[in-house]
Amino acid sequence: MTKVYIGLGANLNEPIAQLERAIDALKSLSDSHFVGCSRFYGSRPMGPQDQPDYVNAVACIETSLTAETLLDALQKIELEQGRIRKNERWGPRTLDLDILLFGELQINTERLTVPHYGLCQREFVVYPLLEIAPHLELPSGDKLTDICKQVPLNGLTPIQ
Ligand code: A4P
Ligand code: MG
Repeated sequence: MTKVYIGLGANLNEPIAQLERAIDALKSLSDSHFVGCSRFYGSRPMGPQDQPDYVNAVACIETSLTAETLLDALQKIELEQGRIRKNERWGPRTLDLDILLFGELQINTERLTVPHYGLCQREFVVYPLLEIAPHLELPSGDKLTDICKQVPLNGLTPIQ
C-alpha cells in the first residue's frame, strides 16, 4: 500500500457539501483505505479574483492502485460532482482533486506531475497537509515545516 495525499478544493454549488461528498467517495475507493482528512479551510482564490472564495482540505489514503488508476478514479469523482472543464486556467469549479504526493514517487508523465507542481507555494495545500502530516518530508528531502515557514497564510482560515 502507498500513502497518498490528495488536495480537495471547491468554490461553487455549496463547496462544503462538495468536499463532504468527495470524502465519502474517497472512503469508497477500491483497493484503498481512507486514513483521514484535515479540517476544511476557507481560502482566497488563487488566479482570477472575480470568483468566490474556495474551501480546501487535504485527505490521506493508503492505496494499492497505481497513480494513473487513482487519477482516473479522482477524475470520475470530479465529473460525478458536476465538474465542467473549461479552458480558463484556475477558474471556478465544483470540485478539484489533485494528487499531491504518491508515496515517495516522483512522476513526470503527460498526465501526471507528482509531487503536485503547486504543492510548495500554496497556503491552502501546505497548512492542511501540515495538520495531518506534521513530520512529513517531501521526496526532495525538504521538510514540510520548513516549507510552511516560506508560505504566508494569505487569509487561510479553518472553518470547521
Ligand atoms: N495532472 C497533472 N498532475 C496532476 C496531479 N498531481 N493531480 C493533470 C491531478 N491532476 C494532475 O487538471 C488538468 C490536468 O492536470 C489533468 O487532466 C491531469 O492529467 P484539471 O483538474 O483538469 O485542471 P485544473 O485543476 O484547472 O488545472 P490546474 O493547473 O491543475 O489548476 P490547479 O492547480 O488545480 O488550480 N484557489 C484556491 N484558494 N484554492 C484552490 O483550490 N484551485 C485552483 C485550481 C485555482 N485557484 C484556487 C484553487
Ligand atoms: Mg486539478
